[in-house]
Amino acid sequence: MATQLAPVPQVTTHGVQREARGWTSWITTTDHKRIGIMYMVTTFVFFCLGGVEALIMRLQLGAPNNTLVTPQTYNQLFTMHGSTMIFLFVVPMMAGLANYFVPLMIGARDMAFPRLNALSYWLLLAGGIVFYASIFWNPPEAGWTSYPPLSSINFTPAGGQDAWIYLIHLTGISSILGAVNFYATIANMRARGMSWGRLPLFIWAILTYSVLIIFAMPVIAAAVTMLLTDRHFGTHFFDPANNGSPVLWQNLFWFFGHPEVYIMILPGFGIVSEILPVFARKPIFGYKAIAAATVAIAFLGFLTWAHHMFTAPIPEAVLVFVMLSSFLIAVPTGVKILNWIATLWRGTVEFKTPLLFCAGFIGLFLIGGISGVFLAVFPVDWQLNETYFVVAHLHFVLVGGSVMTIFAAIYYWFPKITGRMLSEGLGKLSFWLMFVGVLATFLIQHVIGLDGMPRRVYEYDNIGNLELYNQISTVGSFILGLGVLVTIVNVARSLKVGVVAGPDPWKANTLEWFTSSPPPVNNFDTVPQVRSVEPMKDIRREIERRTGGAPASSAIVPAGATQVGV
Ligand code: HEM
Ligand SMILES: [Cu+2]
Repeated sequence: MATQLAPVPQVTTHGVQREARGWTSWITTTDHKRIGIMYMVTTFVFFCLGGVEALIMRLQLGAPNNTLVTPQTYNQLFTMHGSTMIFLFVVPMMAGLANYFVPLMIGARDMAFPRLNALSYWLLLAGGIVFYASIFWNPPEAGWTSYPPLSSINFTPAGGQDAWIYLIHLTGISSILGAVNFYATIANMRARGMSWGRLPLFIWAILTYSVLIIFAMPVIAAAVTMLLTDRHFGTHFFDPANNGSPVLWQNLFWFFGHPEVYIMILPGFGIVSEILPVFARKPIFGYKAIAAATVAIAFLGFLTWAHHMFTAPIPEAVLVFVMLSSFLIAVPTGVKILNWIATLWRGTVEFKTPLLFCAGFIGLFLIGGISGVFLAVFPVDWQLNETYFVVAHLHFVLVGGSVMTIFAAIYYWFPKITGRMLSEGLGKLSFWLMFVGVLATFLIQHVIGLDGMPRRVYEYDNIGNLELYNQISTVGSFILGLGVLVTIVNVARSLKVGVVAGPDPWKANTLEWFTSSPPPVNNFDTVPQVRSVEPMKDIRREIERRTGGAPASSAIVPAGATQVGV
């Protein structure tokens, strides 16, 4: 008996809705796709700002005893840079990608709460504006971790520190509202047949990202509110002179801060798990193991925050517990890496740009993961804490991890969002510049750290090879910057002259490729019945069967259905 794999009309709509035009239609929109685009464009602008701040710092460090910037400006630069990259780029960029693709991948027509979704975006923008407005007065300078007493009113009376607090409040509320919305959407609005066991792995990642945000963000919100009242309303939560405790801040901050790392990286894992099987032309290896590992990493992530506090006065038994639980996270992470490699193994691998960024991610993230295991050994951390070894580690995780996967996502999904392909030539050039740039910038920083150069210093003496090493790092950072620029040029060019993509240019597996590129306002006219983890593969097979093996592109699309085909 022939199995019915054809798209089964589930919900009929009222024809194709017309897309509103003009800038007011963007400001008032509640369409998840437009909100997603606004998220992505805004956060990319912040990425560029954070990148310029990084390059100014690298210029300053390009020569020993350099005087390009003052010590205070340097402090402001690394504070703005770290806070921007985390709160205004990686976390909300993942929310932007999820906004655009969660409804499409699960076969829904929008998010569960479209107006709340718009509010999330506007809160994010408000946070960014409030934070960057501080550059006209006095930017914050206590680092992205804002430890008291550095962040107390005595040390940093300027309003910039308060702007940092509002940044956390506004982007935090934005993230929480977004997370609730993703959770509600995924839990309730999946296409018929998309059971939990058939959820795309990107969706598993966003679900976990959302749960992490819901548990971690309120803690930092409370902490920064306490900091605010310490600064302005006479409380002494973190003030040691009045029986307050700076270590309390560290506990609250890192209870949020370590899960924040997974908030930044798990969606990237999800992106890689979507892209690899498409370009290896093979099903993902170990779907269940990857989904389970995602949840395991998230859970373990809540047990390890004190590995950021190994130099604080903490009982040794706790240090040992934290060290061991940190090691434990390497297990599910290793499971994922093995599964990704197994997916590529003996596949018909097509080295297109999205795959290159995924492969680059695996290599770079592995380096960051391994240096992380070193740092989790607390006697080692006692030596390396606050040195460039830590700067190297965190950038391999965040640039090698989050940035690489975000670029993979840009190259993979740009055709869906705009209807046009990015240039492969420029894409590959961008990848190689970025890959070499990351290695040149950050690999040598392990050595700089082992040689004892502390982080967060604006100058250094030329002891040993420090000058040479820092020059390599600075040159590397500009190569990396150039790589980013090539992608910006690629995007600008393709918006005008890119090859028209069609609905499914990669012959991919998930439902966003079922609809046209860009998708209509209502996403789908018919939502297909889902029968496996790879519904588009089923649909293509069914079409080929019906047309007697003819290529799917010549298939006749069932009446009322959005275009299917390749
Ligand atoms: C684009 C390439 C990047 C370069 C060249 C770069 C460079 C730097 C430099 C020079 C510092 C200051 C080191 C110090 O003095 O202690 C720094 C700190 C930092 N960076 Fe980056 N960075 C880059 C990308 C990123 C990204 C993408 C993220 C996060 C997603 C990030 C997160 C941080 C954080 C959290 C700090 C610590 C800030 C602090 O000490 O308060 N960076 N980076
Ligand atoms: Cu951590």
